[in-house]
Amino acid sequence: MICSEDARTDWTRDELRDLFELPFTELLFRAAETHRAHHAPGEVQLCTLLSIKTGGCPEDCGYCSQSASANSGLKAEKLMDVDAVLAAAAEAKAAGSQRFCMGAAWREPKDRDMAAVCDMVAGVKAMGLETCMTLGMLTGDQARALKTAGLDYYNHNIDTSPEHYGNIITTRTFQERLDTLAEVRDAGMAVCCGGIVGMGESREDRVGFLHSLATLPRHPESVPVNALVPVKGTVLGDMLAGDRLIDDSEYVRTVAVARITMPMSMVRLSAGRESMSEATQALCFMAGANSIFTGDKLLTTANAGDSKDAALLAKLGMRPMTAAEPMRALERVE
Ligand code: SAM
Ligand code: DTB
Ligand code: SF4
Repeated sequence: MICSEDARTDWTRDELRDLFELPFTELLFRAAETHRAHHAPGEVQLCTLLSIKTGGCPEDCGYCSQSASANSGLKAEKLMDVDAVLAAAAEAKAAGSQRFCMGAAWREPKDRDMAAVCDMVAGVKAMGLETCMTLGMLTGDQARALKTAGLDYYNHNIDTSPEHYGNIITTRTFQERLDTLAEVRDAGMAVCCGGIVGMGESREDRVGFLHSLATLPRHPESVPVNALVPVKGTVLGDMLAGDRLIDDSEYVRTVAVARITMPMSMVRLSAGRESMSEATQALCFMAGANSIFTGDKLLTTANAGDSKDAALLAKLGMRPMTAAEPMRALERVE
């Protein structure tokens, strides 16, 4: 088994384009081969999300219900109490979740919030769950404080290709995203980084998006592939309302190319799974996806729910991953 340091980071855009253009069944076959070489193919990691600070975000991400510039009707809330977060984590653990991911609608955390956020990390970690947070941009000091508190993963997405990025977000740059990812790496945490498809981007943008991830100095340990959840009142939700956002087969292709180019990473079916058929989700698992968000809610939008997921996994004969594999990914970082 190779480890992520040995995985190729010199992919060219031409190579990724060629992968996308393979006949669908050939692409799937190659992705499944790669998956089986590095992961237990019948296992799926279960992660739970919690919005620890909802709404009122100063950024203008065109897809997001939590942006203050959107008219999504979402009420801005304060940072949750540590005890309430720990109660939600205990519930997630009881439902079989393995990773607990806490998200805040911030451009970046304020230093005055760091103590509470670090207490949340330490408390969740003490329950034996893997910890993940997504709080926006981080300074080096903040990244190190989170690491010291016990944070395993930091989620910070590049969202799309460098070329399409400016059509979606204007309040921070692609380069600023990369800078935060470098701080997370330097602090010794594992990186969770992916993006969204179905935002009106071209195939070439999907190539550019995955190429940016697969040529990072080190691949993200987790790669969430979100399909846009169109939210009324957001720029993209209103603009793309009624459109077919992305063809199912193109979503599966994106998952397959992520799997082939980042063989060791966990590839996560993230937002948008609720509106996907069971057959499409099964194709995604075949194409190398090995992680999902469970529970009734993502951050602010609906998710499939634990019982639906349990039924799907049982139907497909797949089992929830034990802590072993992601923990091995963490050992490779340390
Ligand atoms: N504020 C932090 C940030 O943006 O880094 C963390 C929270 S933010 C909601 C986390 C990620 O969720 C975004 O980077 C985006 O990829 C994804 N996301 C947000 N709204 C979405 C939507 N409507 N559909 C699909 N993905 C979405
Ligand atoms: C990620 O890539 N997807 C998750 C997690 N990282 C934080 C968030 C999805 C949010 C979907 C829209 C919502 O529920 O607000
Ligand atoms: Fe704010 Fe994150 Fe939503 Fe962008 S994606 S508006 S940064 S909460």
